Amino acid sequence: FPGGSGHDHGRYYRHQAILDFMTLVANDANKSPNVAATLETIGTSGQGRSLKLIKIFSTVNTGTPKRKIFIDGGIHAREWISPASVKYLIEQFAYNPGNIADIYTLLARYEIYLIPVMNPDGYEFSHTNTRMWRKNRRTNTGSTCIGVDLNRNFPYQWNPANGGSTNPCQDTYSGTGPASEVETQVLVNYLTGAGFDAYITIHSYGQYWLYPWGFTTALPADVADLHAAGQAGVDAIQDYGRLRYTLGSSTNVLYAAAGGSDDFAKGMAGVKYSYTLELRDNGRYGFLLPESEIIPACEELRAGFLAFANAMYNQ
Ligand code: ING
Ligand code: ZN
Repeated sequence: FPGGSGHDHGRYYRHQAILDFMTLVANDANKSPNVAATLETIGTSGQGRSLKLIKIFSTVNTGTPKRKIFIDGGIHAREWISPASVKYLIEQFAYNPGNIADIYTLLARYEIYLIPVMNPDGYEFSHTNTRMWRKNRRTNTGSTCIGVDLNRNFPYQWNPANGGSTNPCQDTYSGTGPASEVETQVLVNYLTGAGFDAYITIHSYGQYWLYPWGFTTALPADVADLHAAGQAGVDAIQDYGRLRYTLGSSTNVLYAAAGGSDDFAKGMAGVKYSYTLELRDNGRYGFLLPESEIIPACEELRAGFLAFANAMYNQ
């Protein structure tokens, strides 16, 4: 385990390989002196796949209770850079192969909870059948069309007429009601009452650092705090590799969409710092980001996330 898992992060992996990677990392972390990790299956997808979470934390006693950050990926099936980037962050936090001081600082302050693949049924389908699949794989009563868009299904301000759809054949189908989907329910149950300080959900593409709200042009009362911490993130990304991310509320810089997971985290689960990150690229390859861009995308995410976490801590 010294130095890392030995995993090649410059490739896209199937769901089972990602689960196996998490098991390996947890075993290694628990043999290392300063860091520990626990695995938890927080639920099961519609087709029976594990929704597996890894919690990474320092075993160094700083005398103060740790704050908590939650990171998920793979809510949308075709956004392959998302699970890849969460997997990369797991490697970085568990092994810190580059000996980055900010990672030690991060773990002295925070426990990090990560789920690389929130929609494993869709993710697998995008590998085996339809590369551009977005939704989960639930069968819809009264329709031959499959799937619900999990990022329109969250229960805070759920409304298919606001950036979603009532048509099961659409990619943005909101489902039959708020949190109709088991994958949504699992995340709702896990975040509710858990006291997270930050919720970050990784999507692609477009290079945006988004905060609530997605259901309205109005801004949260504490928007200045969310914007300032996000600014540290996007500035660090630009410093790292010159790439520009657009920072703002989802509705104002992208488009309105109700039922997103970040709106839920902030509006209902009480998570102050709630963000959707849209990683590379800007549209040249879109969802089909080449494997050669995985590591660069992940490295700039690491830089942005660490700067964000530091800024949030100091607010
Ligand atoms: N984009 C997000 C989507 O679900 C988004 C953008 C996030 C809109 C949060 C509103 C709220 O449409 C992608 N690429 O999934
Ligand atoms: Zn997405």
